[in-house]
Order: sequence, then C-alpha cells, then structure tokens
Amino acid sequence: MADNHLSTAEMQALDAAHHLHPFTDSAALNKKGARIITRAEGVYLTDSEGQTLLDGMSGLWCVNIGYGRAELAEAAKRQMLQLPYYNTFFQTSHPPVLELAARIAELTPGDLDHVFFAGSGSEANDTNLRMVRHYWASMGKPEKTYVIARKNAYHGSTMGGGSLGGMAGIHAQGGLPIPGIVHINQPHWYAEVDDLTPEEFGLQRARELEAEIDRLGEHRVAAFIAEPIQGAGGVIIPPTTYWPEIQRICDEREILLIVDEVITGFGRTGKWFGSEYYGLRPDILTIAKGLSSGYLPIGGSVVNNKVAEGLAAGGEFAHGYTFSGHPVAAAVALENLRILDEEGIVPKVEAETAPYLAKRWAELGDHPLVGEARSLGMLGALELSPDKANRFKFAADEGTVGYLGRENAFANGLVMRHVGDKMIIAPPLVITPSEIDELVEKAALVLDLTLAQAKDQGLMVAA
Ligand code: PXG
Repeated sequence: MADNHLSTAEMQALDAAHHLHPFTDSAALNKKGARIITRAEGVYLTDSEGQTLLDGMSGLWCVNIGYGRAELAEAAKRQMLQLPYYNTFFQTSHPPVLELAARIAELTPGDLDHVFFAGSGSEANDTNLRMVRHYWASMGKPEKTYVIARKNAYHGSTMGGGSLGGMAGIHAQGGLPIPGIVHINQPHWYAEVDDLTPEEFGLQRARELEAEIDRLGEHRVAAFIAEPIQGAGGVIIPPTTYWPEIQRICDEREILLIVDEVITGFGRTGKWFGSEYYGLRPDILTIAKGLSSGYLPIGGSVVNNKVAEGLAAGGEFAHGYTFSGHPVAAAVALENLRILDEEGIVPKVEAETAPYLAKRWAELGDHPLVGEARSLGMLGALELSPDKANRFKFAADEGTVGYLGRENAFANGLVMRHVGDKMIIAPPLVITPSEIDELVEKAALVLDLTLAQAKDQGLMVAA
C-alpha cells in the first residue's frame, strides 16, 4: 500500500459500490477491480501497490507538460486565496480570465481573437453548436442550421458533443444524434480503401463535404466540424491532400469551419495548433485538455473576428456555464501556457522528440502483428492485423485482440489505449528520448505477448 490508509482491495470495493465510471462496463470492472492511481511525476504514474507505469496517454490526451509541476499548484493556491470564484455573466470579469483570453488570442492562428470559456471540450462543442446557429440567425439567415460532421469523430459525450461526434456506440444510447447534424465519411485510408492512393482517397473524402453541402443546400448549412487528426477514433492521420481540399471548399462556400483541437491543441503536433500544422483557417477552434495540461478542468471556443462581430450583432447570446472562465482554472491554464512557452516545449517536440518518436515507432511496423505504424507529433497508432500484407481485419469481434494488447501494456508498466484493434499513444510532450526508448521497448514486448496469446486463442484469422 502506498500513500493511503485504505488497502487496494478496500478502495476497489468502495469504487465498485459507489463510483460510476465513464465509458465503462461497470459489471465487468467491478468483478475485476479498478487499477487505482495514487501519484504521478513527469511521465510516470504510480498505483496503490507502488507499481509505476509509463503514461503513454498523457492521462486522457491532456497532461502535455507532464505531472508534478509545483508551479501550477502554486498558481492555483494563490488564486484560491485571492479570488476562488467569481462569474463572468453579468457584466463582470476578473484578471485571470481576461489575461487567459488575451494569451489564447495571441497563441491561436489568424484572427481567432475571442474566447468563450467552458469547463470541458464537450461543453465547448455544445457552445459551438448553439453559437453557429445563433451566428447565422444574427446574420439574417436563420435557416442555416445544419452542421456537417464526420463518422467516427469524437467531439464529446453531451447531447451536442455526442451528436456532433460520429461514434455509433454513443449514438445508440440516449436518442442521439439530435436533429440537424449529418455525418460524412472519415479520411481513414488504412481501413477503408484498397484501390486508391492515399492522395486520391484524401481528395475523394474531402469532396464528400462539397457533395453534402449541395445535397442539403448551402442555404441550410451552418458549419463543418472536424478534428485535424481524429484522436479517440484511433489516431487517424488524414492523407496530405485532405485538409487543403476541405479548406478550399470552406473558402468557396458560405459555411463556418469549426476545428476541434481539444487533442491537437497546445503542442501535440509540434505546432501550437493542428490548424497551423495543416495551414487551416478555422472560424471557430475548440480547446480543452492541454490548455491546463489537465491540472484543472477548462475548455473553450476561440472565434475569429467575423464570428465575434456576427454574434455581437445578435444582441445577447443566451448561453454560458457557472464555471465559464473559472478564475482558478484560468490561473492554472496561464501558468501552464507560460511553462509550455518559456521551456520551449513545443519547438522541442517539433525538432527533436517527435522525429525521434516517429523513427522508433515506425520500427514497430516490422512486427508481424502490425499492419501499419503511424505517428505525427506526439500521437501514434499501431493497426493490428492477422494478415499485415493485405491489411485484413480480424475475424473475431472488433477489439478482441486490441483489448489483449491493452491488458498486456498495463501489466507491463505502460499505459497504451486500444481503439478496436488499434493500439494508440499520446505521451506527455515532455517525454525524453530515453523515455521514448522505454515506451517503444515496452510496446514491442506488448506486441510479442499479444501475438502469442492471439495465436494460442486462435485469433490470427482474417475476416
Ligand atoms: N473533442 C475532442 C477532439 C476530444 O478528443 C472532446 C472534444 C470532449 O472533451 P471533454 O473534455 O468533454 O472530455 C474530446 C475528448 C478516449 C477519450 O477514450 C477521448 C476524449 C475524452 C474521453 C476519452 O480516447 N476526448
């Protein structure tokens, strides 16, 4: 037992009795007992049994500066003592929120200069949905209400976020998607095509946006929303032709472009924002996660001058959250941005650690269980396949082999998530080359163990 007055078994029993976990089959978890994480430092977690794990997922894609930065704790303490809470609703403001808004305006590309704060990425995307409709209504075009999104996208799990997202499992529960949201296909070359080059496929998938605008009628379309790189969908890196074509279509058509940078923001691609990486000019950019490196919950919608002016023309936007621009979360986010900037963490990812990760991660592509190893910035995925030459899927239920991989990773000191039969990583941006070596060596061991089990269990059969 480390740090706690309760034993692991006692904590697991309390957890099973009273705690409902997100995206979790409770019955299955409670039988097994949750792994209880008690501390963390740098890129390492420690559990209640004192075992360490290299956190290949930055928590949940968010701890960009790594764990254990006392400066953020001190910023929170200072702000709590000075002004722990005040709202920003009724013509009031406070120093941390206005300073953070100004800093975000500086860091984000183009004239994305205005921030509407939320407590999370889901809330920010819910804001976006109401905001784009209200924007068009304010511009005298109330019929522009449709939002085009993509299958297998993730934009959160609230009614709006879950509807904008294109995950079948989420849509199957609770009456989603809500009306007025349509989904086009994702640019997932590895899994969805065998007769086009990635470049041809990227153009084809981007042009589905144009076709969908025409089908609905441009006069009825408010916006298109997408992640620069799909994260929860399985680190899907679009072909190089995809985003320039999407930008062309958005430029030619009267629709807003919402770029959801909840994962790709704050350095994950080696640029401050994925929009810079891909040369995008969003009208609205969604932020959360890495904004505070996950130390406190905060998110937001960063909007350009055009959208801000349009909203202003519409009078009051009847929308907001008690914790929009929470002073303590804002103070912590500011400190996080200071550290990211002053320690040169983002350019270091671009020049040093991302190229090193790319080189080492690509080596895993030679493993017999791996159909493709891809990475970009501090994001990586391995497509597991029973027949790598043909990129075939497994005959077993999707995720059976991936889950074995996840279990092997956890058992061997590495947090690596599985999305179906993909293994994915998104390590803290501060991971060092020697920690990358450790991550890749552990991942290689996980692949060996998983391959052996898959063979034993007769799972190496193509669909
Ligand atoms: N947009 C994107 C692109 C995200 O990745 C959200 C919005 C929602 O943010 P909040 O803060 O409401 O969770 C996300 C969140 C996973 C996983 O399993 C990914 C996310 C959240 C939870 C789990 O990969 N991404």
